[in-house]
Parts: sequence; C-alpha cells; structure tokens
Amino acid sequence: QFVAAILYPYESESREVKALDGLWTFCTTPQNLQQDAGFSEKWYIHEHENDKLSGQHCQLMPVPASYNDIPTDPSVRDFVGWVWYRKMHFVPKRWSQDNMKVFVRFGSVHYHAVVWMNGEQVGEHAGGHLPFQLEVTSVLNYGYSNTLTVAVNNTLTNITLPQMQIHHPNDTMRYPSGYITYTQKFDFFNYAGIHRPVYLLALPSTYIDDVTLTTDVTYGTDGEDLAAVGTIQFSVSHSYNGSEDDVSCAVSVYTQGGREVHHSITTCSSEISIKQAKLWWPRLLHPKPGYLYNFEVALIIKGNGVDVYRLPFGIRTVSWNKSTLMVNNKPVYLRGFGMHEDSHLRGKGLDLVHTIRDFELIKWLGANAIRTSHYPYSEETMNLADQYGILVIAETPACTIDSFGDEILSHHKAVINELIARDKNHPSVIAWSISNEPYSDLTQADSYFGTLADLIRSLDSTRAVTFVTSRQWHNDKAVKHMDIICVNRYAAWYSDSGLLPLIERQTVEELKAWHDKWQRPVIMSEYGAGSLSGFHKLPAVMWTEDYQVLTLQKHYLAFDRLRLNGQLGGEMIWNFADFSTPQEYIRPGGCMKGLMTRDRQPKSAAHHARWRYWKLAQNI
Ligand code: GCB
Repeated sequence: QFVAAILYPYESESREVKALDGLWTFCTTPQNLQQDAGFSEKWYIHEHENDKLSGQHCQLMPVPASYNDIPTDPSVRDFVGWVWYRKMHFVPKRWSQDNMKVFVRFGSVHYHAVVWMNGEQVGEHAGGHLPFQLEVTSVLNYGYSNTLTVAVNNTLTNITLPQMQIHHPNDTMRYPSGYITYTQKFDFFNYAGIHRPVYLLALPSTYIDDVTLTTDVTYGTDGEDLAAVGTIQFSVSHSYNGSEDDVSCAVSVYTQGGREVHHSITTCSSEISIKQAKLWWPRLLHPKPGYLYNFEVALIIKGNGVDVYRLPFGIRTVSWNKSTLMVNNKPVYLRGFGMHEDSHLRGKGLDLVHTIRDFELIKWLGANAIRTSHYPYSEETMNLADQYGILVIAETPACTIDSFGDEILSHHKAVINELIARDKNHPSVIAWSISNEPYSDLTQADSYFGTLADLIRSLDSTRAVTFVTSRQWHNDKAVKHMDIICVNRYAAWYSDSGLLPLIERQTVEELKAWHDKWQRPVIMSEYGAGSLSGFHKLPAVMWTEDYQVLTLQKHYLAFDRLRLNGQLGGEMIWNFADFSTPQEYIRPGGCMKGLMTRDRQPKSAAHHARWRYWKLAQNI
C-alpha cells in the first residue's frame, strides 16, 4: 500500500513541499484497554464533541522526535504497543485547481505505522529508519482543514529488524498474571515515534518518479583530476502511462558555482560525459573533498515540460583489491567510527543542531569514514556526508539477528530494496552492510547471507557488499559472500577485561587470520572501552578515561603493524559518542564507549583519536 519514498523532497518550479513538523497530539493506549482499542473505537475519526485523542493518556508531542524521553512518566518511556499521533493542517485550494497529486511523506516512523487522512486509511509501513509516502490526493479537503492520524507500534519480534524476544513468564511468585518481559538482542534503546520530518508533497499530475545516477571516470595519463573524464549514466522513471515515444528528458549538469557544463534533450535513460571533471574525494585525500555537481532533469511529454527535479551528485569510482578500498583508484585507509542517532531528550528524532555538530566533530577528529551502525541514518545525514566528504558504510537495521526463516528474509530483502533505492545516488556511500553481528556461525547464515549479497549486487554492482562479524575466522559462514570483511572485537574489555598488554598480540593475530584466509580488505569495525567522563585513575582501571585512551593506543600498535603489511583496510572506534541503552548492569545509564559525551563534548580519548587520525592522513 505504500510507495517507497525514493527521491528526497526537494522543491522545484513544478513541486511544492509543505512541512507538517511541529506539535502534534499524542496518546498512548491506556493499560486498561486492549492494545487494539484505537482501531476498534476508530480513534482516527476526529469527533470534536467526544474526542478519543484527549484525556489523561494524551499530551502534546514534538515531531520529529522519539516520544520516550520527553514526558516524565516512566510508563511512556517504556511503553510497548500502539501510540497515536494527530496533526491538523490546511491544504491550499490551488493544489486541486492545478490538478496536483499529493502525497504525505514520512522520513521515518519507528516501527509499524498506519496512516489515515480525514478518517480514510491511506496505507501503512513496517520498519523504522526509511522513508515512505502515501497518496492522499482523493481524500484531502482542498482549501480547508485536514486531519492526519498516525498509529505507531514499536513492538519488535523475531520477524522484525532488529529482532526482539517477547516472554510471558508464568512464575506467579515473581510476576503478576499477564506480565510480559522483553529480551533485546541489540544494545541501543528502542526509541520510537515519528523520528524524521513529515511533508505533504504536491507533484504535477505526471511526475518524475525516480532518478538513478551511476558515475565512472576515465583518467588522463598524468592521473590528475583535471585530466579526468566523468561519465554519468542516468535513468529517469516517471508516472506517464502513455507511449514512451511521447516522452523525453531535458538534462543539464551544473558546477557547484552554477555554471552549466552539459545540456541535452534525450531519452530518459542515457549517458553524459563531462570533460575535465572535478571528482568527488573523501576528506584529506584531496584539498577539496566532497565536490558536488547538480543534476537537473525536466520531464517532457509531447513537447511540454511537466516536472523538474534537481539533485546534487558526485563523480567518483569505488573499487577494492585484496587489502584496501580505493576511491578514484587511490587507496583509502578508513579512519572513523560507528555512530548512533541518539541525543538527550530527542532520542532518535532528527535534530539538525546535533547533525551539524556531529559533522563538525568528525571533521575536527580528522576522520574520513563512518558506519551507519545499526540502521540507515537520516537523509539529511547522508546529504551532509556527501558534502563533508565522509565515506559511509550504510547498514540495514538487522542488528544481532539470530533467526533466519523465510519471513525475516523477505522483510530483509524489502529493507535492502528501500535502502538502496534511497541511498544509491550518494557518492559518500562506498559499501552496503547487510547486518551487524548476526549469528553468522549458524549453518542457515550461509544461504541467508548469500541470497542477500546477490540481491545487493543485482541492485547495485558499483559498491562493496559487507556485513559486520563478531564470530571467528574459522567458523563464520557468511563472510565468504562479502567483498570486504568487517570485524568487531573488544580485547581487554569484554574478553580479558583489564589486561591491556594482551591487546596488541590478540588484535594482530586475529585480523591477520581473517586476511590470510580470505585475501580481502579487512576493517576493524568496532573496538574500544567504556569511560565515565571525568573519572581518572593511575595506573588506569576500566571505566576511567585513562583506560579508554590506553585501549586505543594499544590497538594503534597492532593496526600499524597490520597496515604496513597490507593486512588492514581501516579502523573504526566504537563509538563516536555515548548513547542510550536499555537498563542493564553493564551500562551506567548508557553505552559509555563514546569519544564524545552524549552532549558532544570530547573525552580524553577524542584528543588521542584526533592526533592519530590527522597523523594517518598526513602519512598517506
Ligand atoms: C557490540 C555491538 C554494539 C555495542 C557494543 C558494546 O559488539 O556491535 O552495538 O554497542 O558491542 O559496547 O557492547
């Protein structure tokens, strides 16, 4: 029922975008009602006299934001089940006079969303972290007020991504009857709600549906940027259902400064060459990283221009050999970290203050790469990665999955389709990560990951396929299907706690074993130690800033030995910043492995990582 929202909602002379962000009505389903009461009692019908979305269980809620940390009531923070959101809004009369098609577009809703406009159900979507849009043209009141209602359910099970186990304990000495407990297999807080912006999108009646850009580079003999020819293969799909003979596309390419370097009127799938192309480079591999051109396409039906769409893009290639990744044929050693979309009060809600602060810190640290651990990040983050010249390993939400049946496989395929549809045009994305730390030593993991790796290659053959393993080099069943190998290890933390002198030896032996066996680039995708900001001790002990610094330094010794032997393709610290987790006795209020505190100020380890990353950048 939903259309994957593929194109970012940029406005143009033919498209209008109206933001619905702001304060919404928000209600949980009270404990004394059945969880599906909102459906049977039709809470999506807005009755002014007897409004169901009012009373004790309701309040105002900002969108976008996770709802969990905003109220003071722990039962809202920990709520599992259906919550209801409602927004009143006006729709201009001219949209119907101009015969426009109107969609409501959600950047992401976690997890399951059912959507009504003016009491009519217009569709639903399962899965957080990815956009979807629903057509509302025929149910809107043009020139009047409209009611948008969204029911959101954050329940996770064995057939969601990520997965969660639900228990119904029958020990009446310990639990009241009907009590439910949850075992989360992933270790970040299951924030829920309308996490990213909501827009009404008004498109012309015949519109551009999707744009796919794939770039290639032919290098001049001197290997310099200026001698490169960039080729851009483009394919524009549209909603016109008459003959293809009626359709053409006017395509232009502009430099960052707005100078036109290409214009043609052609079929809607073709190729363009740009001589002396300025290539897209990651940070510190080139004096001007993140160079973006602008692609403009006008859809022409029977000689009339009907829709215009523009998007920034970069010209670059991604390749790899047995030890390293390459961008534009130059080896690039990844210096970065795993991250989370997580901040005080907002949870996983998009907050551009935090997003820009994060990119400024990434720049300050001298990093060139991030992994979108453990789910797709906002479209705004992906746009900024392009602009800042940050390489991205883009991950699906399949964190720590351990059951590999047909149902989860088919959902995982749908998520991969949606992710690649959304992110395929970002020059920053160099690899797709199928999962973080699945139980990839199980026999079923072999065909499960083989199927998904094949799917990715059929959708996009220009980037590397990977997943992140925490299994052993001799028992992992999925890694053989991958182009690059990402390994997570916590030497002297989860294993051999406190034994810092073992780090160098263990890290060298382990990563060397992976590389020797598979002869593919190996990336240390997670390592690190927790530290409480301001806690110091000499000699160092676990949880101090001093111990976190030493953990990094011991790993650097190992990484340098491997790197200089061509056995390591990159290093990524866990984590960029402290983040919220479920309540656990191994977490003092969250995962504290951040280089930054949760409010994005540096701990001692951040200064050490910075020193390392800038030094590495200068050596290359
Ligand atoms: C891991 C997971 C990551 C956790 C981290 C930790 O292996 O991939 O999601 O946050 O360990 O700190 O426990």
